Amino acid sequence: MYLALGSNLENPVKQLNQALQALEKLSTVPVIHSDFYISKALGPQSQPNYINAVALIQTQDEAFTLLKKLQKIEDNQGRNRNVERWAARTLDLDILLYDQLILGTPSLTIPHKEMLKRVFVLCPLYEIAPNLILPDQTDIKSAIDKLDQAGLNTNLQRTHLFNQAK
Ligand code: ROI
Repeated sequence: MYLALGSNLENPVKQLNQALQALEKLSTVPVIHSDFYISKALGPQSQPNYINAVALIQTQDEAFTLLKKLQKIEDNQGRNRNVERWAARTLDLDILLYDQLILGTPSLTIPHKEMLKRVFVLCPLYEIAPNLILPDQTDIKSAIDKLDQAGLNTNLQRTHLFNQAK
């Protein structure tokens, strides 16, 4: 399963490293993750820049069980849920893909609804899975090319932050 990690509060690099350690415990195989990428906030611009990454984990848990465990990790890292939807956060963990599963429910949509529009998701995903085919048969490379053409692929700083806070 591919997961997106994001943080823009309280030392985001540390938050992502801590989240990766928690994911390591949850995964049945060693976690593979992308570099860390920095980007401007999508949505309200009056919040700090984000650090984003993508991780590949393996689990026997079904999607909703996995979602609950991810929410628990977010909570452990001080995620405040009593704020508006696009607010700054200490940690965001989203399920991007769960094998070839397609799921649309009010609490969980897989593949992640917004992933094809988000450079800060597609670039790290491409880094660890350059040959990935999404459940709708789109391949990751053409998804990125589409973003490029739409002029959306501009505000991702290609600085890779190599786990500085370890
Ligand atoms: N913007 C960026 N750059 N990265 C994120 O992870 C992110 N997450 C969000 C919103 C507020 C939409 N903006 C973001 O939830």
